[in-house]
Amino acid sequence: MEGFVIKTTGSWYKVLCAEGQAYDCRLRGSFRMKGNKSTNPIAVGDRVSFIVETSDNTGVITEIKDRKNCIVRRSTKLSKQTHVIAANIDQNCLVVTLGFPRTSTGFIDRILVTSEAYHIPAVIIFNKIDLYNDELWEYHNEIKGMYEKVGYRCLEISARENRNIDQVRELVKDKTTLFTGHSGVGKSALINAIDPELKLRVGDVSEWSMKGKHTTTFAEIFPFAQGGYIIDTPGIKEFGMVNFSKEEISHFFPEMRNVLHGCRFANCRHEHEPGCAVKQAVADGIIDEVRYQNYINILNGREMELEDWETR
Ligand SMILES: Nc1nc2c(ncn2[C@@H]2O[C@H](COP(=O)(O)OP(=O)(O)O)[C@@H](O)[C@H]2O)c(=O)[nH]1
Ligand SMILES: [Mg+2]
Ligand SMILES: [Zn+2]
Repeated sequence: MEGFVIKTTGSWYKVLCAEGQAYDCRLRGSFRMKGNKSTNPIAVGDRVSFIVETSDNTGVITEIKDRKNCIVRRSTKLSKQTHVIAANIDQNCLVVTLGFPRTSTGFIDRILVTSEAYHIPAVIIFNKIDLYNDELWEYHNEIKGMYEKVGYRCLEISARENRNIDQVRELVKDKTTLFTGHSGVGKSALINAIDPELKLRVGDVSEWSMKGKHTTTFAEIFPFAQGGYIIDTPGIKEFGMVNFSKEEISHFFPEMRNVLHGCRFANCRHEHEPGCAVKQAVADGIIDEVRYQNYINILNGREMELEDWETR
């Protein structure tokens, strides 16, 4: 049988077949992926072959198909091990809130850089616009303008008040969409608003504001009634970016990618080097200072702390 993994819980994998049937599967004992540094050999979205055990109707996974793509983060801050969030995805919807809690641009840029690195188109969804006052609208327009200028599509929504949810429905239709963003921004609430049949658990404030609590949670895939699949990622309390090489990071900033061929040195890191086209573009106002500063922080491996989410 063949199908794709819609949920993982420790050693069990729920596999959905084209006929609409789901099977609880395990990985064959001898199965090991060579040279795999990730903590999870199989992620949601993976396509697999499996054999059904007639005794209890559970399955044994015998093969994992090659992935079209996958998106990976570090499993913990100091670890070299990685965690595959999901595989075979068409787009990443990054849900952010500028009101409460405030998603920092540092956090946004880490997720955007990761999306760029894995060639997964990203859309930024600003949720909770119902909480905005004039001051927040002003801040919102500034941040949104910054990302639109770089080329990212931005949506402004309220999951609670059902504002502009039709735009999100249109966006996810017939695609496999990953929803990312830190806890409390309303990912589950948004998915429920898109498809009320799904009835995902919406967290209360105390749950996501519990700082530092380590929870190992996995993404889960939901078929969208109007076509396509939606992937909810719970529990991203921090986003440990995998360590990309310093030379490639600027290539994951589209506006830097556009100018960096003009740098004097081919291996320019756009930090202290003379004749740097990126720094010139920042000085000329072509590249936003905020984006550049976030680039420098990523370049120097500065970790985001939870507190930084609301201050940067
Ligand atoms: N005011 C407001 N609150 C929202 C909105 N969307 C979600 N919330 C609230 O934000 C909290 C976290 O929502 P949840 O969907 O669990 O966030 P998740 O951790 O990203 O899945 C809950 O208390 C929701 O009721 C919104 O558009 N406006
Ligand atoms: Mg959630
Ligand atoms: Zn440069």
